Amino acid sequence: MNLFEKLETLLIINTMNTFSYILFLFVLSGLYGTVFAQTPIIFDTDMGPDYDDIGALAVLHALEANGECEILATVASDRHPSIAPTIEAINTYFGRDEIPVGTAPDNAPDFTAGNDWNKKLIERFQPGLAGKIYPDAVEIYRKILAKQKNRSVTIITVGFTSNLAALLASGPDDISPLSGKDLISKKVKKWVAMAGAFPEGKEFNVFKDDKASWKVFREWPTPILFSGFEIGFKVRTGGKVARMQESINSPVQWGYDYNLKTYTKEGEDNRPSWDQTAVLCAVRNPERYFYVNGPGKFVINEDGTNSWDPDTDAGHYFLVHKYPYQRIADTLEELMMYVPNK
Ligand SMILES: [Ca+2]
Repeated sequence: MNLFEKLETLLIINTMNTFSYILFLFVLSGLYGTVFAQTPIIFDTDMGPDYDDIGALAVLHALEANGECEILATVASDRHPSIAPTIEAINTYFGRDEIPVGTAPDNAPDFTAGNDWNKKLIERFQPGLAGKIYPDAVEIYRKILAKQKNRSVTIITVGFTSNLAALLASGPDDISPLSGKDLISKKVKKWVAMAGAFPEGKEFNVFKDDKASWKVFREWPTPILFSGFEIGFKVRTGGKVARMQESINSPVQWGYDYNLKTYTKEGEDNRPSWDQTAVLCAVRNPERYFYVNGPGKFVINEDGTNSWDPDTDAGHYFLVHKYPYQRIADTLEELMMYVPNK
């Protein structure tokens, strides 16, 4: 029962006549919409080779079910043909198969894991999606952004920057008279990126498509919050998810169970939560869980390495650990274990 339902229950008072009750509910629903506005989200994921993206998408669906966000679109930043269907299979499990799914531009990374988990997940849960052709992510970004309120949308990337570079480079078209950059400036509130290492380093999501990152991090027109390598690396989750009953028939449970056993040679009990930390801090106030450092400037180099310039305000921020790692792990894993009503 959410807050609105609780309030509603409290208000079913016998003495209230029908008209005043309806009027009261009407006012209350308006207040609810204003005070508890859901964050509109576009989720941009490589969904492979690594599998923390499964956990991140599960967290996002749990937060949506809890009334905290609205998932507008889910797009792939990896072109491999098994990536976009994996995203759709997970959305379908959560009862949200109508969420638009898009795929990355031609020059984006195109690969998946050695243990073939994407293909196996599709075969097991949504075999009909194998080989499905998806629209370009940039087209989906432009269509969705054009329809949203000004400065309302939060973009979450937990993979490469390929789609955002292509969106930035896009020109006016039938969808919108605005350039990609103008559309972003007008409609996007912030971008939360699992990217980079702080105060300096070389991180996978940044260097894997270094050309795209070189463009995006120097030209992006809205604030960016970074959840760097060192954040999710210390937060270990997945074991409890893997041990959930198989009878719930969940691609999240299966994905963690299979991958914890086979993704690395040694097998693992738990694993880093890089992508889930970004989702959590995009939807909820990040200061509930971490310190937020900034503003400053994320300095990107052409070889995909990065550093941090604290003396320039480019509207960039990064997370810093604040609590014992297990406290964040518990919050995330509870969300990852959300099971939708069938
Ligand atoms: Ca990822």
